[in-house]
Amino acid sequence: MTRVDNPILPGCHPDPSICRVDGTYYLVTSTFEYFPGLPIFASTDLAHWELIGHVVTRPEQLDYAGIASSGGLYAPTLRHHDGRYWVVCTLVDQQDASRGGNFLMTATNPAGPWSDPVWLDAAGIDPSVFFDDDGRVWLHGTRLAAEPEWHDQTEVWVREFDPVTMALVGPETVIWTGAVRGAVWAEGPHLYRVDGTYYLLAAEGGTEFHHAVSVARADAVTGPFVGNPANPVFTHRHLGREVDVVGAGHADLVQAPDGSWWAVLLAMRPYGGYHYNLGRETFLVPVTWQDGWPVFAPGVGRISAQVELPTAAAVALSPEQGGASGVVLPDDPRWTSLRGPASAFAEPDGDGWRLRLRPTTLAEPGTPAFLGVRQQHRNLNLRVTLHAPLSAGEEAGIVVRQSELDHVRLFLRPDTDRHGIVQAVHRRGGVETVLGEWATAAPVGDRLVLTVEIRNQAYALVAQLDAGPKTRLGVVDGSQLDSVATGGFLGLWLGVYGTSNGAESTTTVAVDSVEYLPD
Ligand code: 6LW
Repeated sequence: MTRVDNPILPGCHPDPSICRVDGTYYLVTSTFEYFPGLPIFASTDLAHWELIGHVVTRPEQLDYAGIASSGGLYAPTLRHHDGRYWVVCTLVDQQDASRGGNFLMTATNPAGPWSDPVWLDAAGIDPSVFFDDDGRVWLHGTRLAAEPEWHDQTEVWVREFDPVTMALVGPETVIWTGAVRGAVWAEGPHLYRVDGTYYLLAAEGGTEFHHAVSVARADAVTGPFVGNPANPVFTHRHLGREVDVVGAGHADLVQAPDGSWWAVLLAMRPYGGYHYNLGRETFLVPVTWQDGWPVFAPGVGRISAQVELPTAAAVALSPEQGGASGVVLPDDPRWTSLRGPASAFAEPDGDGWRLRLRPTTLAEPGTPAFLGVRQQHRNLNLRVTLHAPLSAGEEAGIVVRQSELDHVRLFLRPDTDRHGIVQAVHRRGGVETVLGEWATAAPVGDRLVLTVEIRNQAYALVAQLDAGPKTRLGVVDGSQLDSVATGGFLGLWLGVYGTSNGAESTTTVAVDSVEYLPD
């Protein structure tokens, strides 16, 4: 027996979509404003996942400069058909609805490169694509209802897609508005055909505490779809808030080579109160079929911490689930920047980076000199060693990032004699509070070690000159940083950054190493 630990992808990996090609499963998740966008993971056993590439790797592919945090790339769907991989997805700008929209990209290798986008003439979010047995292709997605009966009522539409002209054709049909009357946000739809019957899987209830999975079936792809009387067929909302996993929903189905069925879905693990700093993570549950309906986690009815796979383990692609511990080397695929490639401001240098300061700050929806990784553990130290020969007005250091409005910075800046001052700042809802300051009395370019020591909801900010004594500049209550506290869709990122705060600059910071050290 192979045992799968849930979540299968810890840290911010929401809206999972999965497909299988021969003996390998591929999975994609949402990435919002981060770059590269839309990671592709591969697994041969559903247990061990390797990050093999990203869908959005070239700035010319998609422009998300200026799009505020929690906008950007939402809920992709990943499918394989006729030797080609397909991703359909939405680029969202919450401030400017004229920007972005639904698009598709294709690739012959899921690791990339992926094509430029084909923009789709369809409003709304969460597009999906279904390849029917008869060769016809159907796009579907969700959008706010044209004539809503209740607040945040959405409708799931389906329309044929011509894979030759790469355009939507024929009439559109609305097939679903949710299983429960009054349910908000029927979304994340996926169509399947199993034993001749069409199935629609859709989330509802909103991607928070009330999230749920519902299913409907029909004899034709355009319906009429009849809901399962057991709907919603999967949710954790009846378990209350004081439980290990909440918010289960947004599922996608896959069949294993042995005929067994599985669902990937998102959920959150709250701790230190009702806060989930790791964001919406990807989990796995077994599925069986009874009376022509899928049953999620049969006999259990909820996400288990561990799932037994019936098949013998194939060779695992990577034994490191959730990222390795230690120095995050420059070639580690977990590195992300914001809205554009890191090559614009960073180059690998040994175990670390040379970071060129940019005028852009972390408070702006641009591409600051920032490199970060997801917070994937409750307890860890992120330790950064740097030499930063900064000029007046410049800063460089580490950041715990939720968004432009909400983050914590521990950084070095020079005083008038170019001695280093370390400062800890919490930016909360766009308002900055200085938590602590330490005048090091050493030249600003001297070797400095900055650490955020994370223990549950306590984020301690610690600085140290070379091997000198540690100075603790403050402790932030992490429950002020998660999306429950701040809004938005994201878990936390931990990273290194530098900014000249609006001025032009030629300063380069030597980041000797970034260490991610879980307990
Ligand atoms: C996703 C949608 C959702 O597109 O959150 O509230 C969006 N609903 O399913 C971002 O993850």
